[in-house]
Amino acid sequence: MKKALLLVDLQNDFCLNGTLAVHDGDAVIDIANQAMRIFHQHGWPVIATLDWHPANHKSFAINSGTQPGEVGTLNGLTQVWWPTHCVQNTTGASLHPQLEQQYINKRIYKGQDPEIDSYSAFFDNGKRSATALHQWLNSENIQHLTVLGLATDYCVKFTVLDALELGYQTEVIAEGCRGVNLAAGDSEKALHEMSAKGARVIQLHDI
Ligand code: VGL
Ligand code: ZN
Repeated sequence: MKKALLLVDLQNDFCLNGTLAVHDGDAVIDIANQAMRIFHQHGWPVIATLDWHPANHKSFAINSGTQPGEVGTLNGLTQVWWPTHCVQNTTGASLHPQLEQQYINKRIYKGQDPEIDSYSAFFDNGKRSATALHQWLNSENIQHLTVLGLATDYCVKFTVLDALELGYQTEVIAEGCRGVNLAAGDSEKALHEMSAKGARVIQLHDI
């Protein structure tokens, strides 16, 4: 059985001193490196997603006349307004410098359309368009995904739920995820939801 490792948004803006820093986000980089080495030894591919917004993206509070952390509606979808983050080709959008990028086989960019947010690595939040991920996994004959990254309660959660809906056998490395936690307990809730929908929540040593 061929698996792929899916690293979600391990970018500077979600790490220490980033504009949307996730508490303890840097701690997952070492877990990601260990997981990549294991997958590499098996000859299994590693995919990295990148949140990749134009500067005028409407999920940014400053572009929508709101404050970060507030919730509203964007083109008919519930939207959390975020601080400006992961602007294309900036340092904030770069993968964390300690991430061993030589192990990455495929990069998936998301969030380029300024009119809609895109938490999942598969689809935008309205499922109006798909990224190249599902097609690429199909072409590689991969039906089993191992996921870790940032943030547990947004991009990891939506990626895992879409993966399950698309029929992938999906596992999440809990210690390799950290969350935004706008409300206390959001990350724990997200892991429970992923588990209830069929994801296996594991530790690195279970791979
Ligand atoms: C993310 C909020 C906004 C994430 C991306 O990677 O979880 N969260 N954009
Ligand atoms: Zn974003």
